Amino acid sequence: MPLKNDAPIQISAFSWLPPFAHGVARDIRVRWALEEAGLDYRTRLVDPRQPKTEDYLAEHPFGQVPSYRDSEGTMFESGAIVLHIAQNCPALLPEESQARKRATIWVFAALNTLEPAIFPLVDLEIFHANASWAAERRPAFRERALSRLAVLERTLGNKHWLEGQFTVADLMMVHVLRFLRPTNVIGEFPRLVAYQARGEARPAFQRALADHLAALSAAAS
Ligand SMILES: N[C@@H](CCC(=O)N[C@@H](CS)C(=O)NCC(=O)O)C(=O)O
Repeated sequence: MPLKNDAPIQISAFSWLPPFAHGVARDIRVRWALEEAGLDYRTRLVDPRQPKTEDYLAEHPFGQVPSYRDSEGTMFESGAIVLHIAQNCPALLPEESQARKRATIWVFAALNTLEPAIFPLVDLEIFHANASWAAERRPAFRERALSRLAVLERTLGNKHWLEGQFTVADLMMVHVLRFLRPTNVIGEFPRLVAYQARGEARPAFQRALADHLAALSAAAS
């Protein structure tokens, strides 16, 4: 169980989240990568309802989560952090250079191509579902998400993972797909439903999710 109070690696996570963000906030990506890599870590819990301290802003200039600290220094941006963790972990990033390149490409695709295409719809369903403009905008937002997901499903085909073995690419992509929970679009893609379920069934993901949720419960009690 890599969560350990005296671990040299520290990550940040929020101690409180609105219900829609339970189980999807981005600290889960980093927890999951650390679990897959078998690296111990501790958490720095930050309350998003309080002003950020200078100390925290020095670690994450935007005051977001996650941030990350190890013997080499501090980092922010979940994609950079997860790739950093993966560098020395063949279970996340294969040693062969072409395979490393392919996995890296998919991490960026998850963050820069899929996430921005699904977020307008996710945002609409969480914050504006009943707003007067929502009915008008929903079809276009839905179409934008569907078209990217269709390409992802076609590219995945019958494969279990994007590039042969499970890699950091699947970790990032599966986490991005979790954002779709307030929408019903993933149901149109049976292979993506199965892909997401495969990723989420991994023991490392289950431990990451449990620890993310436990931190929120502990802070609430
Ligand atoms: N691109 C950043 C996004 C980080 C991000 O948006 N984190 C959310 C939690 S999942 C957050 O801190 N939201 C509060 C805010 O933006 O002030 C990353 O991938 O690390």
